[in-house]
Amino acid sequence: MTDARAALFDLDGVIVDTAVHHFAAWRRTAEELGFTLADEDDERLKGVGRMDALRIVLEIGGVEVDDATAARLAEQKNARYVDAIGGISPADMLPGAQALLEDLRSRGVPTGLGSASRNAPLILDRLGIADLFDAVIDGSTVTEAKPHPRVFLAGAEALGVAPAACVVFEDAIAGVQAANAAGMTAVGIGDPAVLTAAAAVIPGLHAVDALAAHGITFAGAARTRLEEEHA
Ligand code: B16
Ligand code: MG
Repeated sequence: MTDARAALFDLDGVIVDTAVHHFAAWRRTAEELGFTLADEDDERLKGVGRMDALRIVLEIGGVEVDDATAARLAEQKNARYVDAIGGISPADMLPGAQALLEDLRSRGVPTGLGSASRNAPLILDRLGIADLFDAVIDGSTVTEAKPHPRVFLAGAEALGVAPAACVVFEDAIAGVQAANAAGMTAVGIGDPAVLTAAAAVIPGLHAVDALAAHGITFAGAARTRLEEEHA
């Protein structure tokens, strides 16, 4: 049973589907280096920081580059990614994301963002949901990338909630590992066959009610029900 007192959210693949733009940009990098990324390579790139993702791409292609070239490739990929997400709007939010954030806010459950992306503040701004997060921890605040637990531990600390009382919503294997390493309850968003280390897996935030059957609830919700009963 987990009666969570805070919710931490990954960004790409949980709140908004920007993973497709990350992967398209890495595919162009690979093509220019003379190899092709397979569809299944996407899972390895999700949730990991920009330079770690580049290292994985180069490893897949069996390509070695010097540090200056690596920096240039990462910068070029990011420019393409930023260009691709230029037109992002609230309509691009994944189903249930805004409703859950607003629901938690109305129940007094603190919310935090724990994203590897240095573009997270820009994306939150475009989506118009920055004020629904009590804390934002991203790739520019934290240097240790997922699967290191730092991004989520920093989120819990900013919210003033013990790690064991936090639920993390994550779509990436590296992110689920990071949540588990932080001693938090990891809820996978996506395929249970991929996110095998998560405490529970749901298809999206629109299905969050299904977590009660896995013993995962939010303390704020329980307090609200009690308050209602005694009103
Ligand atoms: P950037 P998340 C992650 O975001 C992406 O899943 C991952 O594919 C990307 O490499 C990483 O952000 C870094 O992003 O290049 O924008 O700094 O899933 O942790 O929200
Ligand atoms: Mg993600």
